[in-house]
Amino acid sequence: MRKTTSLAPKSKRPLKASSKVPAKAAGARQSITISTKATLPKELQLSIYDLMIKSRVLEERLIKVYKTGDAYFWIGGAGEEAFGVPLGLLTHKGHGPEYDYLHLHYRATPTMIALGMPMIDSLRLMMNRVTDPSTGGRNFCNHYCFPQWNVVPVTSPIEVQYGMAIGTAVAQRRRWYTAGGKTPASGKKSISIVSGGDAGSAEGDFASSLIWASRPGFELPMLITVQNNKWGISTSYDTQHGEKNVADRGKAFGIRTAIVNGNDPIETYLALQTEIDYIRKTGKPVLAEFHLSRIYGHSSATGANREPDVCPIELFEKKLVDQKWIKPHETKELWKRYDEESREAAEQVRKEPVPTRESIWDNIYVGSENADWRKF
Ligand SMILES: Cc1ncc(C[n+]2csc(CCOP(=O)(O)OP(=O)(O)O)c2C)c(N)n1
Ligand SMILES: [Mg+2]
Repeated sequence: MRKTTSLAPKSKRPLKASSKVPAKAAGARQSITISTKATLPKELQLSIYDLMIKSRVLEERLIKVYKTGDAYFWIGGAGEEAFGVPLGLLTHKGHGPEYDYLHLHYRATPTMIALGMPMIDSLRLMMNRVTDPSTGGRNFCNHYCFPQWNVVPVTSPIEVQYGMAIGTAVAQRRRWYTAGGKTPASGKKSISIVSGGDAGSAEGDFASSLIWASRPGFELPMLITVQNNKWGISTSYDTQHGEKNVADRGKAFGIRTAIVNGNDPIETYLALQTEIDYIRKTGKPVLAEFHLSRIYGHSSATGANREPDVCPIELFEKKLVDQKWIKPHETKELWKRYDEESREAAEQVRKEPVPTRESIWDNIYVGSENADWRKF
């Protein structure tokens, strides 16, 4: 029998950070300072590492599936694991306004894996199978939709999620943050979390989210994040942004801001924990920018080949091995185990049916009626 190593979390809730992050109680600021002594418990670090590998292996499987002609397009989150995994672990996950809403973009596989999405469901979406729980095989790779965790549908037009997040945050504000609203039974006030890229922040929806999130007396419980990989397809950040940091734009609205090394899962976890706690406590927004890598380029449209960008998993793995929290052979076993799981999942999905022609109008509405024009 093959020996397997599992570092996956035993309980669903992560452990609390052992060290506190210095942070001002409120107000705008330029960047977050993480104490060099701040860290996370060993068990949590190993869980994060495990989930980061699982997510990367899945993305690499998706790329292989695309390159062997079993799917039409790949776009995904390889390189964003140190940001996405902590985000998924810190989300108060569930269905309905009592829980956090996630308005994600097309690089959210690490967050979905941390929430508990099985690898096979990502492959079903990518390979357009009727078994795909997100869209029934009707949308692009990485365009997830999981109502049971308030993961609203990922859209192909970039940045519209920043406008949509205002809506769920308004509902949460009415329920939990205005006078008379009682804290939910869970003890956690819910928030709306939105993620997207640096280039997309040029779109009007981004500005709308800053304006709506910060109206005096009507502030919204929003965690507005930007994953800054310094690219918008093949246009570099430096040629487009007069502002030094995207997060600086929050200052004009009095929004608290943070700039974080999104290639470091410990720094990211601690920063997200601090900012999310602040939002739950005050009902006010945060604009947080994470600097991170894009490991396989923009998408299959640019080749989906490994690029010489910093790999957050390599860095974290070295750190864990150096402090002897994991042995080199155990790291190899983990990569191998997830590789086998992803290969078996792809083989299974290959045997599953694609959607039928007749189902094209399913779940498409005009007003509250099915949109099949032939039946009008
Ligand atoms: C409204 C809209 N405009 C343009 C595009 C084409 N497009 C797709 S991805 C992308 C670049 C996005 O870059 P960024 O926001 O930095 O995200 P990244 O891909 O780097 O994660 C563009 C321009 C689109 N999908 N939607
Ligand atoms: Mg970008």
